[in-house]
Amino acid sequence: ETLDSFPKDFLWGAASAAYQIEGAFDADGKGPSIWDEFTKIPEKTFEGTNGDVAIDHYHRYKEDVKLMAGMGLKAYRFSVSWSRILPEGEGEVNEAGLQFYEDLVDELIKNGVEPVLTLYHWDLPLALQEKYNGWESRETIRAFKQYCELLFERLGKKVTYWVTFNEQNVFTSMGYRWESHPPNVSDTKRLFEANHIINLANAEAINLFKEMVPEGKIGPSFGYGPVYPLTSDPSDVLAAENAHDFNNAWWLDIYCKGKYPVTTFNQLKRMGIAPTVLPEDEELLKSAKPDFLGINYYHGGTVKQNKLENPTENEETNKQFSSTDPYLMQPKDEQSQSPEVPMFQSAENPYLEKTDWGWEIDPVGFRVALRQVFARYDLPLFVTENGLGALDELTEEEEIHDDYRIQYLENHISEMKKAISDGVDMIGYCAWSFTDLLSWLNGYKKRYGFVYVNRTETDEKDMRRIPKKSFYWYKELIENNGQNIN
Ligand code: GCO
Repeated sequence: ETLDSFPKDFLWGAASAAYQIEGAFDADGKGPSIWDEFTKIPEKTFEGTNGDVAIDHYHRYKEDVKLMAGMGLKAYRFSVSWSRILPEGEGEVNEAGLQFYEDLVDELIKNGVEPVLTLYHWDLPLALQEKYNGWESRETIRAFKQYCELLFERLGKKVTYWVTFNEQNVFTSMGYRWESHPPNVSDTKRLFEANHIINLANAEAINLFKEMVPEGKIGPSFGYGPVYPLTSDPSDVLAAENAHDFNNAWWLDIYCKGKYPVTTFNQLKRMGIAPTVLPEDEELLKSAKPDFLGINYYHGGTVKQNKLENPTENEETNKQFSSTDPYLMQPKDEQSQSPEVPMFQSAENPYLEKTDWGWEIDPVGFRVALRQVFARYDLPLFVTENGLGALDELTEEEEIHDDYRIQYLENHISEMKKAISDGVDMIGYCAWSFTDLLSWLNGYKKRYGFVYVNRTETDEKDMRRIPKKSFYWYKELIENNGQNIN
């Protein structure tokens, strides 16, 4: 092997999440999750779409795995729906739920596809939200441990790669600041309390895993984006440092080093919104070491110093960058205007094109991201998501010519290859997503898959699976282990 090629056992994969594909929202004893409730609130999702039926993967998983096998996929990342297994979030176990995931895992293994299991991809059991206020209470950690224990016990011998929490940065800021995810709250004090409790749950899960599944590998997945200063004005560079600490280091230092970056912690303290850290928490957080880091990469962000003269302008820009784009966390208007908190302000990057949904396209940023994370944490990296959401058209011949997706993926994989030659230790790459699926807020119109699914927002149609052009392209890439990527 040379540094300039992909390792020979590199895990070429694709990903999904339970709520976005399974459907069968109340089948075989499943309890409701917070997403089953949230999507029914008027105006919260595009045309009121929800995951009641989704793409019916629950009933069609064999067909889907067959497509994966046909593609030569090496790894498939999926998430488990907690309330399928524990309808009340804790206590009584629903055997049918466990069986479903064991069947799926068996089917994957039989077809030569390595399962990568995400424990938490946002669909908290509703009962825990109602009983304890969800992640705002340490009771939920106890419930999470029961859930993890059941899965480690049942699937620990079959599944090697486990992801604890998917994109904590996204689901907490969307859920506790922007009211665009459950629990539909706007309160940063509550956000950081929940954040800390989730960090404790993450640490507990890792420690339990080490005891129960010593041969396995576990780590969190994080939505990472490098932060660029708008200019070389040192004040803009400082603002980028602040934004980096706030958006990236805040979430990853605690996972990997067991402590919060002191600059951000002090800023939050001044704002009166720092989490409550008990003395015993510190020990727990330091004791839990992930085996790898899962990186979800879509894009980074650009910032400038926060000039305080013109608060209205500030407010407008902040609004623009808030709920439409979860990957750049922005301090709340009134907070960023406080002179003791010289943080940052989001800015437009003049060099980057955007997707149909206004997300920057930045393959070089992917290389920057992988290098930054590897240098700071010295852990193997697993790209658990990267992909393009687009409006795909089915032609009359029933084909999908998604050359734009191929271009996007090729450019990103090329930068990943360069990161590997730079020396970054990489386990694998899961494109987002395998099939088209429900976008949490954008319905079924925003498509990410290698496989087209014939359904619309309101019409379930026949759910036919149709491989897109990108499917065949990725198949070939896997066959030659990325050799033709420059
Ligand atoms: C969407 C999002 C998701 C995320 C994924 C995050 O459109 O809803 O892009 O599909 O990428 O769930 O982990």
